Amino acid sequence: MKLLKHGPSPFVRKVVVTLHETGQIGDVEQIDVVASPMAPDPALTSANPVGKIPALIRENAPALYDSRVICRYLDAKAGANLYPEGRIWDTLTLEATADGILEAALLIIYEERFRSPENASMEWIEGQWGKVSRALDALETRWMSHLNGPLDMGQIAVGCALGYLDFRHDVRGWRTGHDALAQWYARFSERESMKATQPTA
Ligand SMILES: N[C@@H](CCC(=O)N[C@@H](CS)C(=O)NCC(=O)O)C(=O)O
Repeated sequence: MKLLKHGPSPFVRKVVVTLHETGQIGDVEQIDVVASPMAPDPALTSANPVGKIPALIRENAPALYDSRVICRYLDAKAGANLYPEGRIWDTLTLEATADGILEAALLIIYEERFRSPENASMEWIEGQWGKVSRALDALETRWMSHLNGPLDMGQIAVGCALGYLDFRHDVRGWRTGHDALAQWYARFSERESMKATQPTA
């Protein structure tokens, strides 16, 4: 299998952490492609028509894309039970909450990267941060017992989301008012899979 990736993408990190946690890291070749909204790599768009990473190219089977699809596929392939049937809806909702944080956090970066300072909308940026902030509050108030339970995909996604906030939005200080979440993350980031996939510029 070949995993198309680019830079320190948190969505790719979800997949690579899953590969580590399910003992499949050696089964996948990681290939760098350009993932830019304006000029995506043809190698990427031929695997994923919407031009986003991660995409997983399989032998004799169609490519898979979207981190949620890829992670679920890898989990099924390894029989790792990262989507446990008994709490599947909670696990998927938690993963969606983490992905929602990532989408909003990434859109802020794109606004700053792809628009000139005079055209960037502070109101829009703060609207995106509002999504992150509400999701962090929900994690702190509703999800701590799930986060402290057996490893599943919701936890991996939250770990990658918080890692991305540290990496790109450190100045916002997400830990303030989220003590339980911060403590959980300090422990979670000690996992070998998280240490092996730290984002770097
Ligand atoms: N829902 C997708 C989001 C993937 C995504 O937004 N990836 C970013 C990089 S972190 C990307 O490829 N951006 C290029 C673009 O938006 O055209 C997933 O979970 O895989």
